[in-house]
Amino acid sequence: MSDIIPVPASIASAAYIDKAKYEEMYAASVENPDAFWAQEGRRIDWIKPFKTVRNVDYTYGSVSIKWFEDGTLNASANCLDRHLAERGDQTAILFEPDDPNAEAQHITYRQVYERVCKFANVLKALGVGKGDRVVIYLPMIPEAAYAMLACARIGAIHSVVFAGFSPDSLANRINDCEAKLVITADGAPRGGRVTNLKANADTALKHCAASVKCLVVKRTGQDIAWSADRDSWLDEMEAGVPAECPPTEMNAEDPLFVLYTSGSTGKPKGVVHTTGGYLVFAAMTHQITFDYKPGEVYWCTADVGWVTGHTYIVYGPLANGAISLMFEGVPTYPDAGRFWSVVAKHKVNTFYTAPTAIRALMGKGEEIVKKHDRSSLRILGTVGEPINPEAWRWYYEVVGDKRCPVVDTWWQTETGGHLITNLPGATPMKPGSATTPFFGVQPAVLDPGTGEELSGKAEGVLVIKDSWPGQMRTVWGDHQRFMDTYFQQYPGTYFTGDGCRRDEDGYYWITGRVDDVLNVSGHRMGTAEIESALVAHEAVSEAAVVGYPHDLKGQGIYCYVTLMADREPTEALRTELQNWVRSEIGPIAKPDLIQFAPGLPKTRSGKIMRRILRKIAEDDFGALGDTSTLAEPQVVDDLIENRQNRK
Ligand code: 6R9
Repeated sequence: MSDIIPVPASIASAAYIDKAKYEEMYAASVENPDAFWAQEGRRIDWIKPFKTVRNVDYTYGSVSIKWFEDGTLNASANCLDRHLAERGDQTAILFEPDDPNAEAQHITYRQVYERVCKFANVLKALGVGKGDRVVIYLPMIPEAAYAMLACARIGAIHSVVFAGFSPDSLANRINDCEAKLVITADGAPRGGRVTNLKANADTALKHCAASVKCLVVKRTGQDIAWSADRDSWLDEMEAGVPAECPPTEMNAEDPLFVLYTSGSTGKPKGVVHTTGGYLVFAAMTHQITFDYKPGEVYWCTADVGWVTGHTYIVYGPLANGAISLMFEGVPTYPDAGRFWSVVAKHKVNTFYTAPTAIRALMGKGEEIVKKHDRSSLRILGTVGEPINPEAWRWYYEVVGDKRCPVVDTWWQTETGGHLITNLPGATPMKPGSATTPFFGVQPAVLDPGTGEELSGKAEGVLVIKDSWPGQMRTVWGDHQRFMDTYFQQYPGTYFTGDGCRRDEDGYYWITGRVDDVLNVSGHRMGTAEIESALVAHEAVSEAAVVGYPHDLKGQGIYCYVTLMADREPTEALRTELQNWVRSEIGPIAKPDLIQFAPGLPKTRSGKIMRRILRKIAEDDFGALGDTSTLAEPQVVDDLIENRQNRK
């Protein structure tokens, strides 16, 4: 039996959704989805209203997902123009810079609107039009949001690349989506240090078509290299374009953005989200999951480089006319009290972060939290990975003083918004459980082997039985990969790649990925990507990468590396390989542990037995299971002998 923490009465009585309403609305949403979503679809403004609500085929071979397909709209007009009359002078983006002594900026809806119109005209002047792709490689500054909304305004498709990614990763993404333009900044201040973003973009662009242009935002004023026929400054261009930019009429199913995410095989895939369904789902989940009330200060600490930043810093909050706090820095700069000092400074009402940040700050003790005033907080949220109950309790008890419900929101880049989460005024909480499905979402637990649906209390793989408006539509340029990844293994359902348990109360407990995707500090990393980076090093002949439990990161990256015959395993080479992967992919992919392995355990047909590698990495080699199919059983003894993670 796990603990149940009731919904605080004061929250329930004022919430949009209480328990009875949740049950009634949930039943309606799955019994008559057309009627339910027809109504929800009206929470945004349409240029031409939709008549058809959904048109979905989950059949492998002909997968097709369409929502509101005959409606037209513009996402940026929904996030900006429609608020001008009522709240043009209200803050839209509250920008807190990296440097705690630099002034915060309160940017109103009208100001964001004006900047976005200018920005959109700059894009046009650079030859960007409807359907063109634009890669955004920016720090967490308001211009990142302006850039996204400017693309949306003219119907260009943005692809934001996290500023922590390497030039190589950036180049791969620019090339995969055939972007016309890259938007970057001179430098990105973070935690008191500066990343030379423009220099990274210069390196990346050497590997891209010569026609790709580069638009540069001035952030630090540092010296940068300049390529006159390719580069332009945003501020100079803005000075020469008109102030007005009417929004382009888009079909609901026109792509809004592509966002790359790691899969279990091959290169990262470009997850495609379209305009109408995504925006409806973003707005609805933002309002309901956080019980967002007009005028509240809402802070999601994610980076716009991840889906959480797309849906819950930019599109959801702005579609709802919210005050969205955007933070450029890191939780530990200038000290581990930064989050709480920002909460106090801006009287933050909703705070949404990741378990890895909570665990890191938990290690710094209660004093540094308690010295800051957190009485403005009303709702807390978490996302990115399963939260361990100790971290949950610390968040609830120390940060929220046992007053604030913690919403544990399970979702994915692919799902566009929350699919399984408690609602603050409706769902009693269980620390570590994402609890129950959002409206319209029908989870099922399947036996991983047979694919049979399990009922009641069960453990298996998590699939979703029917579509919701925020669902991804395809993989950019590779619809077959989309079908193969999500619709092949368990026919007729969307396969999430996660394992889960459903308890006696029908609560869902996500147990983590069941495929070769790691979750490192809430960031998805494909083991295949790290392996290909490793084997690209001249000293490496073969590599296998697995995850292992890590106190702060959730999962750490454990690499087994077989060297070329003429190379010696040394500490210097170990460090070199760690730095190599870091520079090939980005800092988040830096291996935690590298074990030099003369051989890897393989089946007679040559398949690496990852199950065994995982067990050894977990320091749990007592239970290796069936090793009878190993080609050379003795390699396992060597691996155990030289294991790197000893408890
Ligand atoms: C939004 C986001 C998705 C994967 C997902 C799952 C894990 C996310 C979670 C969670 C347990 C939660 N995950 N939220 N696991 N509880 N509340 O993180 O998207 O980067 O695509 O990662 O993250 O394993 O499949 P993304």
